[in-house]
Amino acid sequence: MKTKFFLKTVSVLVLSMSTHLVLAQETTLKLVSAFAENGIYVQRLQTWMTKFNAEGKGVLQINFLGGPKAIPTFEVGNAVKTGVVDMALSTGAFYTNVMPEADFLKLTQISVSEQRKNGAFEAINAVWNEKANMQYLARMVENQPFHIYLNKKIDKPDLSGLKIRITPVYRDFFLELNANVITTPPGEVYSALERGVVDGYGWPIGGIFDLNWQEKTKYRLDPGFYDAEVSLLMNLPAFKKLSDVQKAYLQKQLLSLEAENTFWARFTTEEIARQAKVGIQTISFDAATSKTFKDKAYAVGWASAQKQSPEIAAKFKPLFSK
Ligand code: 173
Repeated sequence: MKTKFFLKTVSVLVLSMSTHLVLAQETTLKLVSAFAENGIYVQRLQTWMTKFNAEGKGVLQINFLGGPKAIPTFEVGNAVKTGVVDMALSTGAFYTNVMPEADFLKLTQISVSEQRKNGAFEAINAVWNEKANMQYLARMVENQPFHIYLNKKIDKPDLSGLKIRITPVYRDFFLELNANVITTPPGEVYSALERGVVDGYGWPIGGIFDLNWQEKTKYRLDPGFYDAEVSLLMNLPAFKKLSDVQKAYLQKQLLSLEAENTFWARFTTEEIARQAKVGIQTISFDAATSKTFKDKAYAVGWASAQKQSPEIAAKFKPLFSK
């Protein structure tokens, strides 16, 4: 009798201990997106999160809280910094309120896999750790140059008299091209176009169909400039709290996400064809003017980086450039 009772007690104890251990091993991370939920970036992220959660049972899980309705686009950076959420999908331009350096990532001219090899990725993380209390986890968008989309035709690279929707990505370059600029999150672009508040907007080569902007877009100016950076970020204390096993699992999934970045070149081809098909005309210039335009974008971008943060700009420039 006594032995039986004893065995039962022990087995209950062991069982509850092992359940406890399993529970202690699994961590669920809260993730938000600064980009719209129905857009291409989050669509691709959803696929990744499904795989992440399926393979990460008992180790690490991601709980997707949503897009800008959960946390407004320009507040996502602070939510990661302060630990309101554990992870986010965002672009540097959306969290310059955390640190101006965030927007420098648009200036990279080499792939993220090269950035991991030449020390750029590590240099980025040193700054992100120190200035934003963030771990820079992975870049899931590359090879997506930005363009100027317009409703009025221009015949030279001059935006005089035009009102253009921007984020910090485009500000100094478009000002240099004499534009009047208005900052909005992506979620307000459609109504700004509809109400005639703006004559155009900046956006990468892909994605204008996600929020139906093609309905209000007549021209795309070529060439593109910079490279759209969309990355996964993590609150630094939350990152540090992960066990070695969890960190290794996370890293494996992050590298597999970046390995999918070959998608973006294909997407560019598809989106150019799709824009042409709905009647969006391209505005382009001769080769010399196009080169001057693109060179000016980088010159202005780096000049502004140097002004905002001289030491970090000087450190990043050789690591980011071709
Ligand atoms: O909103 C934007 O135009 C912007 O800054 C951006 C950055 C990266 C990808 C897409 C848009």
